[in-house]
Amino acid sequence: MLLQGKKVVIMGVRNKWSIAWGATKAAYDQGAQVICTCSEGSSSKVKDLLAELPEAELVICNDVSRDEDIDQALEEIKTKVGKIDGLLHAIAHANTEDLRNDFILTSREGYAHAQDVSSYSLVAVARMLREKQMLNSGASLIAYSYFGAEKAVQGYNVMGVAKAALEASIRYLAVDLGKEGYRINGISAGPIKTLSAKGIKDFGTILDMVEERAPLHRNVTIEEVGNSTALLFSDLSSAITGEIIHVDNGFSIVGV
Ligand code: 1JT
Repeated sequence: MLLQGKKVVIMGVRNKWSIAWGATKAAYDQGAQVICTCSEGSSSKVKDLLAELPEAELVICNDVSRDEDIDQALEEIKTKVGKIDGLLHAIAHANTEDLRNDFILTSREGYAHAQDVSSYSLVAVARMLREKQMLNSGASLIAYSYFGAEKAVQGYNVMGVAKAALEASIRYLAVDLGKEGYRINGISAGPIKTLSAKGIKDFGTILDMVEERAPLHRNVTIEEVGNSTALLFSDLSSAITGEIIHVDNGFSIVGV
């Protein structure tokens, strides 16, 4: 078991389809003690899910665009389990209209909102973990991204810009956290039919395109993304930091 004796925090579980839930199960299966955070609205659902995993903890972190909410959640985690060995950031949000309309129509408010929730929140969480001295030596932070950060993917729009900022933030955070021996990496996951993806126009077409073009000719599962997350949490990846690993069945390496 890769994560025996480690404590990891998973931010962003909503339901059993969540990518963060795949990470929770994988970390648990590898022997980690898992602490999940979710918003107030999904807490009863997540509570039921966590009932399957003895010793797992649930902490509410309602709104990552508020420093007070992050602060409160981290304090609760510190009280419950003390220092941690890893944290996964699996949180993103954009206004629906900004994913439906052309990117050029994105409002100042919509742009700032996507950045705040999906990108800046990682910087805030990393800083507060350090300030509160909550990280054990060799700790590993991870955030989820998507191919739309690198190339213009129709419909991903303002989220692509937010994920590009997230991926750049991972590199700059890697430099800062590296001074203390901590690591931070991103996983660029292939598209997955989660609740967040449900409202996306033509999402089925995107999944079909992956099956057709990706070298492995299938879509990724939350179990596969979870297993790669467990690898990045583990000491088997001790020399990997500031990296964005594609867990996408090879989709992103194909040209024409
Ligand atoms: C959000 C949503 C972040 C959907 C996301 C996401 N990261 C990946 N997806 C799936 C996706 C979405 C689109 C897409 C391809 C993949 C929805 C709520 C806000 C946060 O377009 C090609 C639009």
